[in-house]
Amino acid sequence: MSISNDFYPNASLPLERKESGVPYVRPGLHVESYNDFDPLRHVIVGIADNQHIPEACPASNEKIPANSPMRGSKAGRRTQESIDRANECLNGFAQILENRGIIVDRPGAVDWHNSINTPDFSISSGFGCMPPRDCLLTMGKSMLMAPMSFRSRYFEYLAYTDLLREYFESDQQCMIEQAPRPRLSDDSFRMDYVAAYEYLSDEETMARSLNKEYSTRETDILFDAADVMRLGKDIFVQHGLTTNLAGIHWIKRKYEPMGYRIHTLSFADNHPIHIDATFCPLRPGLMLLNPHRPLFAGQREIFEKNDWQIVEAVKPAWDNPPPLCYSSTWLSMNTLIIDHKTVCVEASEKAQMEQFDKLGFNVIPVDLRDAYAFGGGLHCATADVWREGKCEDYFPNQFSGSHNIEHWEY
Ligand code: DAV
Repeated sequence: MSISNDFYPNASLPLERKESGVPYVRPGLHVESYNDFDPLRHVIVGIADNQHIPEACPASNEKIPANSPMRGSKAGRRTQESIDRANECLNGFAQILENRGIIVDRPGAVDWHNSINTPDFSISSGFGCMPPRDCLLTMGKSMLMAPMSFRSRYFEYLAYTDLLREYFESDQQCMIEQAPRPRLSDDSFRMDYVAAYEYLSDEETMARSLNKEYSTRETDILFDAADVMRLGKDIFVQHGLTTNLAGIHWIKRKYEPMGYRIHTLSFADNHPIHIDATFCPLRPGLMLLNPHRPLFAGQREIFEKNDWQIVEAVKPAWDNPPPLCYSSTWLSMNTLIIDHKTVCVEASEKAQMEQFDKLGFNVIPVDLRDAYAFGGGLHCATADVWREGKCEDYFPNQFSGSHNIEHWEY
């Protein structure tokens, strides 16, 4: 039974369905996207309604500092005041997109307050659905629900099942898919690593990261959709906290027969989680790189040999993220590209806006910082449904090298 929308004033209403349960067709609806920069026509924007700070779990411990109140003392529903303010930001963002003629959908209501119990684990609450980017991977005409590693996010896809069902009914070529569900039992994690993690220095966590050792093991197939960077025929996946090698193998085996080429990317980053505040495509031929997270040796080559330019992002405006936030200040470079000349940037990031201006973009400032704590920035807060444009080959000069997964096997 679907839950009441009372706790979820910003969620989409339950679908209108025929007697049989089939949803009505939404005329003109189209699902298709191959990259992050072609003209945006339809997008999902997250909501902050009823969001919880979940209790710590093995995968989240690696990201959340040991002294953070998010490890335990602040677990529970976020304050109503912070939820309302985040929704004000997210609704403002949605309005800006709608004013430009972009169709905006919102996730549906799911009770995040309920505990999650599976045969393999229990956790006292869910999380929320502010960052749809982590959960939904749009690959051409397919939308895939990703196998995420945080226990609290195990059922997050439920916020999208109604929308996806409607897309499936409305666009006869659209495919809705789900990756294998992980177990997320203690066997899925290096529990000794999780326990030791809080006593490690930054140098030690960096050494582990450079050695490709994370708290996730290779037991489950794991990836967050936000670790996948889509550039037409070429798909780049980051191996890190939220995506393991089995996840990358699965992506390879699934999408390569469809004509995509899958590459891995890694950066000198002690908490590699999601690629979208690290290395971001801006338009064909142009990438924005986080200067604190350099690409590993040899990994620039595929970009350089195909005449892509890599520019370093300017320093973020803030020295610290807002309170109770999972992400770093580099959400400054987590933007939403509307088309090859237009970008939405967080309104307080003046230097980042200037950099985009100099790169030839029209910049739309969007007030979103007070929603950061709910799961990220402008890119995180969205998931593509439709961008105009086809699956282009931006990397015709292919060669085998350090971006191949074999390079990272251990
Ligand atoms: O820099 O903390 C945030 C990415 C969220 N999708 C960071 C990564």
